[in-house]
Amino acid sequence: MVHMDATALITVFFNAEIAEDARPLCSLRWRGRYHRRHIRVRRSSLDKSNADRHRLKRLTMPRALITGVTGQDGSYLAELLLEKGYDVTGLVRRASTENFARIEHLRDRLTLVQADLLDQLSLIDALERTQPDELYNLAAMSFVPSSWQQPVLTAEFDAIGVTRLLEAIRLVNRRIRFYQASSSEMFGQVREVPQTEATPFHPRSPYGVAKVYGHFITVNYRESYGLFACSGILFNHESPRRGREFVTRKISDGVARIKHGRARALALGNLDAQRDWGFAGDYVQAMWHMLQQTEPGDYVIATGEAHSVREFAELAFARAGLDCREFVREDPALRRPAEVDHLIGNSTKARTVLGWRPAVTFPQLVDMMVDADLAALGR
Ligand code: NAP
Ligand code: F7E
Repeated sequence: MVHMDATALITVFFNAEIAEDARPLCSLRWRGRYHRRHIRVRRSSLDKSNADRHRLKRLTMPRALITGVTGQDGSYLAELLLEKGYDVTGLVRRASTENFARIEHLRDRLTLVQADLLDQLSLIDALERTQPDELYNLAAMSFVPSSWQQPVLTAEFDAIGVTRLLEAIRLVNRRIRFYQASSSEMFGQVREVPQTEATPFHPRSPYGVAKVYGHFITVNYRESYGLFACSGILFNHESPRRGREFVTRKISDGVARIKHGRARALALGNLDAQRDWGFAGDYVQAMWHMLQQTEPGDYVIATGEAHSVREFAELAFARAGLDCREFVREDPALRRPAEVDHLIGNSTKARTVLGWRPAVTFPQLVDMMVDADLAALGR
């Protein structure tokens, strides 16, 4: 752009408004319904100072707002968007103690705003302040067993919380592109194998029921108001940043504790349950691709391979040179009131339309998680 003489024309494929303090620098022209703006900038103003250049750079950067940025997926997505040159804001809820361990390494590159999915005005305010081009809704009560203990709160977060965000978009700027974190848990007692975007839902937990609401309200706002709203139906995805209550991390952490002499056994629930497990770092790429399409849509994201909890445990113990049968004990108290026995996804649509495919295999994922926990406990 600085090669041009009097003016520089910058085409930016995003739909944000220009920050107020940068307006004197440029004139803005909209083209197309979505995601395209032209900014005409006086070259003389570009040369003024580093501060101006910095402001101009920021205003031409696409802006993303991530709810749930302190969670597993939020931290990987923030990394990905920063790498892609986004101006990234994370929405965080207030806690008496900061809970930023997963985003500590990004803190100087991320902006954080306080808001809560339970509080409509805080969401409207967050959108007005950040004026995002893309909004990724990853915040949720995501642990399935807790949804039986707190079914109403789960619905407030995972169902009505989605409506609150969509309403905020409707009020603040309908051009904001929206990603909703839907879940394979919605398939529950599966109607077909493998599951696709067309498979009917039969959720088996209050979490799954709430996510079905979140999915359909996203579809409904797309159909009712023409919002660019996408629902990613993601199958289980894991990483060394996974919460320790989820079975994969519970196992990798358990293996490391046993190996380091800090525990003698590991109690698990249903060892026969099967899941289609992928790597979270691969899955956040699919989220981004969904919001770059010309048309909004819903996509199943999965590896297409199912493995049992027992298989995960066997591989994980073997990685540390241990025999799973000596340490794993089945505890009926850890079984769920209604189980999802077997999930396996068919992500042909995502592979064809988005060009997405997972890079990390199941054995690589197990090794990555066990190695990370062994290293962390060994420090
Ligand atoms: P996670 O690690 O449990 O993170 C959840 C995030 O939501 C945390 O940042 C949490 O903030 C935030 N949050 C919870 N309640 C909130 C509220 N009321 N207001 C604002 N923020 C709130 O979950 P994840 O594994 O990253 O999953 C991300 C999303 O994908 C979730 O919606 C989950 O349901 C969905 N999903 C996950 C998977 C999977 O296998 N990981 C599969 C399908 C769908 P705090 O740090 O303050 O608690
Ligand atoms: O359980 C069985 C358990 O808690 C997986 C969330 O990210 O993915 C996740 O939900 C399976 C279940 O994940 C233990 O019964 C056996 O069959 O790791 P999990 P989840 O319930 O599949 C979906 C897609 C989401 O959307 C959710 O947010 O493992 N299992 N023994 C156990 N599970 C746990 N947690 N602990 C055990 O001791």
